[in-house]
Amino acid sequence: MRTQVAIIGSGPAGLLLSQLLSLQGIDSVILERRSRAYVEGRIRAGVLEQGSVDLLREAKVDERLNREGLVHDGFGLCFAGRTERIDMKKYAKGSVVVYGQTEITKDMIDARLAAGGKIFYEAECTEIKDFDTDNPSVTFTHDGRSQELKCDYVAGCDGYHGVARRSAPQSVLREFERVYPFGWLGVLSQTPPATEEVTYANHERGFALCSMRSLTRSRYYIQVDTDDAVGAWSDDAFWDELRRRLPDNIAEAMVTGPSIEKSIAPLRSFVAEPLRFGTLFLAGDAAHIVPPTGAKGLNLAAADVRVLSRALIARYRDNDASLLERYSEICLDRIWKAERFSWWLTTVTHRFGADAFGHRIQLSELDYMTKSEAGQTMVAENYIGLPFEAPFA
Ligand code: FAS
Ligand code: PHB
Repeated sequence: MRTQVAIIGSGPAGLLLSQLLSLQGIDSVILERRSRAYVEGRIRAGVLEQGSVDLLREAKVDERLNREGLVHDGFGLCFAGRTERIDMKKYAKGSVVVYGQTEITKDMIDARLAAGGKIFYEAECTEIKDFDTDNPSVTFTHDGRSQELKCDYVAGCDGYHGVARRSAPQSVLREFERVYPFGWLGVLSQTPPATEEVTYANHERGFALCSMRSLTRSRYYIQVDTDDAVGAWSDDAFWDELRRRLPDNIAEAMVTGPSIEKSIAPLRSFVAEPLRFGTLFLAGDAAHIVPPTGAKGLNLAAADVRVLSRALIARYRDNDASLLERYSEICLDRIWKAERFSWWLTTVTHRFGADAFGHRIQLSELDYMTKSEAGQTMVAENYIGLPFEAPFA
């Protein structure tokens, strides 16, 4: 079997890359180790930067997003018993769109398959060969058989636990990581959101987040210990703890209900450098992880694909490999700025043990950032997504 671009992983990065290449007549094959149902059932991100919305529009997969996405011009920060608003429209002339990653994944899978796109589910990539030559190939197991996919390029869109980064020469690969001493317990419920906009809470009991997927479906999170277990949390226990961490006016208005999904995600900051190894490119969570506090994970994956798709199109259409050569440098500039913002928002909103001094510093920083024009501007411009530089604007 042969294609131009072998894509490992049918998460947002792999699907979006395949769709953008296909619209330019470039052939790709996606290898996905999980089933389609599993991939479509994952509950993950919820906030899209305008740049991600623009790219989904370019990929012609934005029809339902335009119809169902919720445009938010700001978000809330609760601390010291009060709620302040970050006004993104005023301070960064921008907004975000709330629309679940789950829906984006479904929309892109539908689009790829409708266009005859080749996605092999339950096809685990086990080895990436000869990516330091012009004839790389990917070995994968599908239908109980080991098979080989020959290609020109390999896009490692296989997430943090994938095979692509592990295949990189360890003498070249550098990894930077910070693991946080807590996780997020998330609940999805068929209930109207408690807040009009995404709202983050710094409370001495721990962090909480009020988000949503629509006007009838809510997404909530609370900070939990790394050794906590989902089974230890009944729905009632979750709702009680969530409301304890929120201002009275939000807690009292909250409509609770049975959890549709309940899961714990660990929090880490992680970056791999470089992102290119010959004809192998890392994109999305395969290359980096951010704590979800800044709502950057999915958006960084889209930003990588924005660069990689344009670089591959230039290569095939104009025989111009210059953007492929610069892929790592261009993406890492944006990645590290998103890592900084996600790390910062995590450090000022989460409880770090019994550090009373640290909690006072957090409250002081949040008070300063929400009252200062410079502070509002820093937070707003990072949350909506920093502007892309030419030729990626
Ligand atoms: P993904 O991990 O989505 O996709 C990689 C795909 O590769 C998977 O389908 C996997 O099965 C497949 N794969 C792996 N190894 C393979 C192999 N050897 N062969 C074939 N296929 C293979 N981001 C936010 O912005 N906000 C959030 O609230 C948020 N919550 C999250 C919660 C959880 C539990 C997790 C894990 C992530 C969360 N994220 C969040 C980040 C998330 O949205 C990612 O940024 C996003 O899924 C990145 O997309 P991809 O890079 O495509 O990776
Ligand atoms: C979500 O809606 O899942 C969400 C929103 C904002 C975040 C993280 C997750 O920072």
